[in-house]
Amino acid sequence: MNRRGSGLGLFALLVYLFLYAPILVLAALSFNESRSSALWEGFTFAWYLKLLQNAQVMQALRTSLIVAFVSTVFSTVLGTAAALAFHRHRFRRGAAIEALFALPIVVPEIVIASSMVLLFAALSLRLGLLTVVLAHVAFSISYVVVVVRARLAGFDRTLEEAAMDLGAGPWRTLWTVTLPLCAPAILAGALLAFALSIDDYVITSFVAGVGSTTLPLQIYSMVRSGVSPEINAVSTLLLLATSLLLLAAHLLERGKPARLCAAPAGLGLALLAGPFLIGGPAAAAGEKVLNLYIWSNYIAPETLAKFEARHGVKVNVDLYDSNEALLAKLQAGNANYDVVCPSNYAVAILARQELLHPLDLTALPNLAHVDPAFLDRPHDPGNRLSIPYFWGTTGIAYRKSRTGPIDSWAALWEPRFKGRILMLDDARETLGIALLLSRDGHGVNETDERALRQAKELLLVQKPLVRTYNSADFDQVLLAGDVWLAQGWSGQFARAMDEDPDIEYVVPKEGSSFFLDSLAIPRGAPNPALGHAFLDFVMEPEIAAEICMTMRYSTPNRAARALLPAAIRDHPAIFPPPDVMNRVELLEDVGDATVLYDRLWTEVKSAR
Ligand code: SPD
Repeated sequence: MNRRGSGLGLFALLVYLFLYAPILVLAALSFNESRSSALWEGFTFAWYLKLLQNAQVMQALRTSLIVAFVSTVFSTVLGTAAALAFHRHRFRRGAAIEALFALPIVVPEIVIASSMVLLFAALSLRLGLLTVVLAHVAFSISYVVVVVRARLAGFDRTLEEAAMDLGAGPWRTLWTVTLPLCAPAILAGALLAFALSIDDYVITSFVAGVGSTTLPLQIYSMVRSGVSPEINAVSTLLLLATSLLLLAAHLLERGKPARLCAAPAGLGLALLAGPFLIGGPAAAAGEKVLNLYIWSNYIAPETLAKFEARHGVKVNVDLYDSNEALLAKLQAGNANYDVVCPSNYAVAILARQELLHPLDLTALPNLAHVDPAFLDRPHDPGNRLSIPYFWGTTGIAYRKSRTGPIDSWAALWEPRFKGRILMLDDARETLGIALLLSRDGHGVNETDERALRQAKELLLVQKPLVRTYNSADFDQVLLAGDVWLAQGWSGQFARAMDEDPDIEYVVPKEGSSFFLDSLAIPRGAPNPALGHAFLDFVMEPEIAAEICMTMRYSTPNRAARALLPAAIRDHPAIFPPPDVMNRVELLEDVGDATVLYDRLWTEVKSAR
């Protein structure tokens, strides 16, 4: 090979390495004995075995397979029919009609996703398995049309004419000549549709309701509580299976013999279906289900297992990381949740919009254990709609050895920490601290437009220093050493402090906000009685204490607090001393200014 050739080869190798190195690292780490990605402790299949025992992952895999199978059948039939129609008939404005079919391939997924949600809401269709299947059919059809149409372009029509000359009718010709000749393309289209469906995250996350969590949604929700080797294992399997299916589709499309394509297709399907067949059973038919929609890092699976065992039910959990995400789901009107977890100001918004189910306080005897200081608050007088669940402060956690002592929000604007700063991805929280830092002394509940615009400008100044905006696993990012200072919520930082003594938490001297998160039952919840049982369960002193110990957010339950070990009860990040409480302000409903907060925050995030 000459020098030019080997140079090009090296260049190609580097490009491939750039493309595939992250995937190779992920696959390698899925066999790492250690939980930590930082050190290799030996080869193991343990994470793959653990995966098989993870009921939630297995359930998500089943859902993905059902959705992929049904949507593939429909999109293949409809897509093939459309491709044949375009091939055989000359329509008026045929080119435009055909282009319309290809549109979903180029339209941004986010546009398809939000328009689907609007359509389903207009049709009063509850978000769930059906809406996911409909959405997947809608985006897969285009791919089937394109693949089959490409094959038909080179199709020899004289074969059909010969069949007809020999007396075959149109149907017979279709079955005996056209379809067999197009079979490789139809199969390729079907495999493509299957792989796309198994893989889709964006559209599915919009149109999925409770009980329709697919594998990509499950993986993402697991990632939000920290990347574990189990996630690496499931991602590797998913990657391998979809790559094999796409390879089979590609071979078929290139006209390779069916037996050559059968191996990758069969292996890909087996990889997906294997765990499906071996894994534990799904929720039993007819079993009662509680659908819980809650912040990530807010309840441990062990606590949910206790509720399941006590009530003989199954709990489906979906996670979110902002009040805005919760509001959007409930406002769309077709979510299927029994219990949700809005912050106090979101309760006020939901109450105004009549989106919450009135509580039957006689079914909540454990409310008596809650500290009266947290009851009958302005956002929900008389606790007619919600019960307090957790509270906490917003502050900065930092790596002492890297930053030295920190006591001011201004540290998050210091150029020496460029690229080492994490901010919450939350309109109220980020604009809130920018308001506190402004010279005119605004509070975190400011509604004045000029003040808010100034706060936005301050966030724009800070943006080049910020490594990431993250409201989910900000504690993990700090623990991993990727950032040195992080704005975030107290509970997760209290956990991080226990894991790494180099981490400190402070509520800055300028003051800060605190939040009070509630549990509530949405209007139209499928099972409000079970929802009440759950609310009462989490207010049992032992359970409330367990939740506080596992999650480290602050419990408003007086009886539970008495049960906590001193290390938690006296932890300054979990139950701050009076001087800290004196400088924090509860985030309140800001009424019409809510929209302005959202708009300004979007402008900050989208600015270059
Ligand atoms: N990961 C759980 C965090 C809960 C924080 N809720 C409060 C939000 C107030 N803006």
